[in-house]
Amino acid sequence: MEMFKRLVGLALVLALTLLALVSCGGTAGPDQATETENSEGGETAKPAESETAEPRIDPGLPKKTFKGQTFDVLHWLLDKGVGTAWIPWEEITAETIQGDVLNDAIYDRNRVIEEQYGVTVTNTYMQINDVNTTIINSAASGLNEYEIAVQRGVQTAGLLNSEYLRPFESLPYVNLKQPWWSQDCLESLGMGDVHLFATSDLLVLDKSAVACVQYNHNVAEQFNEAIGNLYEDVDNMAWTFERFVSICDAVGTDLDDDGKRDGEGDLVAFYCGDDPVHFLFTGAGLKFMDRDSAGYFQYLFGTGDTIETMDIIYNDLMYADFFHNNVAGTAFSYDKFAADELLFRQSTVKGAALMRNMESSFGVLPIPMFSENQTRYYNEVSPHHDALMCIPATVTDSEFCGLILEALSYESHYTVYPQFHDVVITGHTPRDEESKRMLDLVFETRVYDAGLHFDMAGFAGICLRHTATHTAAFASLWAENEEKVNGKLEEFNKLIETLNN
Ligand SMILES: [Ca+2]
Repeated sequence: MEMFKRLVGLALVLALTLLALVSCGGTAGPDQATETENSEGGETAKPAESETAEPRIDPGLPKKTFKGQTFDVLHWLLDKGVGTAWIPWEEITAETIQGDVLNDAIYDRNRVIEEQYGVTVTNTYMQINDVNTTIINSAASGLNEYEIAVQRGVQTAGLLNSEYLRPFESLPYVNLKQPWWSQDCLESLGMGDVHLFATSDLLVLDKSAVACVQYNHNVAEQFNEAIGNLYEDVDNMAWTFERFVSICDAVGTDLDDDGKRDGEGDLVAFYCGDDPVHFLFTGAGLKFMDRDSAGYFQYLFGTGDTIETMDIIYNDLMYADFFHNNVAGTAFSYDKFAADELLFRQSTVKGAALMRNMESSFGVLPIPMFSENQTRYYNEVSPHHDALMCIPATVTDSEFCGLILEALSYESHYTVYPQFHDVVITGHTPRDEESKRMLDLVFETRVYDAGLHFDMAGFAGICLRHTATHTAAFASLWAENEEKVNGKLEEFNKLIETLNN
């Protein structure tokens, strides 16, 4: 019976995700976030257990029992005031087996660890700002009830203080070199030789927040001459910003004859919310901020061709008349995309579980390169959609915290993550093997920008809000903000010095 339930659940999830690779764009809330029923099922499920399962390595963890101690996780939530929480996938706990692949893998993982160590895993959701306040207040009072906090990337700037958090390196048993810790995140967000923030396979939001482009096959077919085979473009390293813009220009059509080609009555070429503008900047291989060889940070926006690139992205694309410029237009883009009236959506792979009604076939592509001189694609992990783990400074039982965190991460690597990647993300595409291949490429080329996550003086956020204002001129914007950004950067580098002494 259990197996039957799981197979039914698998078919259900596959059928749902088949229709589903469109994410909520930008910071607009997913007003379609709660639907989990009403699937018609019917697509062939691939086996839940991969035949090529990765052999387990020994995590080297001791046998111990903690007599019912609770491992308490504090997790971010963003209630957009529409009655739905902005969490597409719960990642820490699962109440029961529900026939949902990811839910059930999380449920099983927690039972394994709970039984093995005599612990209970709990999860508490709080609004994003309350997560920070809770950590900061607990640092002041010395009282803390959470072993780890899981915060959205853009909120972490408020936690850059050695009194609030302790480095992962201070926990016994945590071995950040193990494959269940995300090495790209560690490399980009490390502070000297230590880490206040990290991700492991205990989380899925960091994987689901990777940028990508979705394109509607039916619209593309109508413009075959202009579009051709986009997968071949990607393979030939010809999927560039210029090509993207020229396709948009060829496709956008003023169908209702009102002199504009970005409205309800038109064939719209391109939609994204506001934060995905960073995706194109990242796609150019650029970063707002990066580590130097000593582990301190340098602010890179304002140097090299960063300003010029951002100006071009805005002027040629974000302010073009074929772009539906409405940062809150999630519903618009969903409806238009499903109705074959929108060619490109730029968002994250996170939306895979959010869309249910799209019958038309669509494909997935990496974010275009800015220049054909680039040798690779860069797909940003969006700090507006992702999650980073941190350890409150007030955690006192280091042995318990470290051991259970490592054990959960280890177990997730072999159980939860394969389900998430193979089934929820790429398993949706039996109709489109190319799209599955593209998703693998997207995952393989993901990048973290510390300047987006630890947003210095909020400058990266200021940039993205120019989507709505039509005033690119990034040189003057940078001139206005440079001093504040550098002040914050100086504080941040002092923190790094403190943490490493
Ligand atoms: Ca029109």
